[in-house]
Amino acid sequence: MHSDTILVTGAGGQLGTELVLALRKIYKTVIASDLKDGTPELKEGGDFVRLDVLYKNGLADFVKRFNINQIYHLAAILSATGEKNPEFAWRVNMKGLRNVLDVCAENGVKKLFFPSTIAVFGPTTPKVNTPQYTVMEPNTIYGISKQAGERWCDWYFQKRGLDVRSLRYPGLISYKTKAGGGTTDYAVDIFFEAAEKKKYECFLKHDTVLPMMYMPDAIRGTIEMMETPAEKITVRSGYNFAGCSFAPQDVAAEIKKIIPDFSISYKPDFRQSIAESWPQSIDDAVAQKDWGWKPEFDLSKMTKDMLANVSAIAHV
Ligand code: NAD
Ligand code: AKB
Repeated sequence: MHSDTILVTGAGGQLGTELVLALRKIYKTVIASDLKDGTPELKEGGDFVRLDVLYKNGLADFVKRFNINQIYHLAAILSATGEKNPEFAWRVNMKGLRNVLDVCAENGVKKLFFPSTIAVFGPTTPKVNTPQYTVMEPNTIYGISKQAGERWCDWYFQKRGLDVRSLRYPGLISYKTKAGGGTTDYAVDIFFEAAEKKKYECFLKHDTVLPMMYMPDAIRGTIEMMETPAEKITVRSGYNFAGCSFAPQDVAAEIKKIIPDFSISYKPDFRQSIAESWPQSIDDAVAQKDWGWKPEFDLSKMTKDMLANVSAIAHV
């Protein structure tokens, strides 16, 4: 077991709930933190603390008191919620990150993980096989804040020597915790509705292709990237990170192979234009080269696993 003491912010969310459990298998001390109260799972397997990333002094005191030497800074407001409240999203995403970066630099925290996103790309970015380095003109507050966040991370690496690492996650699909206010949330909700009601009304058009990733791949990739020797990490903004790409009609067809009477209808809302501003597929050649990234789950394998797990939850 590694002896580093890790703090995870925003640990009560979709990603944090599973990442904390995975980190606790390899690190002796992983402290989960969130603005809201922690789930029993987070509290039972280790320490949980209420921490607001907008309160820098509280964060700094905690980091000093517990000799934190790695932070996974997950707390953020996602794309759909962010468009409804841009000021709030900018404050949480930007001020929260700046606080964390400063606290790291001022208190000897040696490593920081910052989750970036495909939302850093925009309508002028090449949509298919989006390269690592390309035009980036995000047009959501979430995307703008994450792109600025990537630049701050790179700056802290260059100017302050902080070992900051980041992945541009696609839409994450999981069954342990539901998705939290994003544009890709349909790809989680569809499985729960399929298992419970055998029908789903989708807020994106049938043929809206987006990059996605199953949570076990996302967790494994995150830990593999964070464990890679520093000299091999050539990207300090955010690595392109690909799983699989599909549209609502594709996942519906896969679900129908297992639940033949499943039906889907479409009622696009404001999230359609957000989805249309993002890439359809991602070229992650740099992640493959630097730290050997390779996903395990395609749409078909993920659908089987998701449905088995959400059905088990639905029938408990
Ligand atoms: P989520 O919305 O499920 O969880 C975010 C957590 O942050 C919540 O538990 C919330 O209570 C907490 N939080 C909000 N404001 C806070 C504050 N001021 N102080 C402390 N905690 C606060 O999000 P997620 O899906 O788990 O995403 C985690 C990270 O990964 C985010 O930075 C997100 O941008 C990034 N990401 C997620 C996805 C995805 O599909 N889930 C894709 C790309 C990037
Ligand atoms: C969202 O839809 O906002 C997130 C993301 C891709 O960053 N899931």
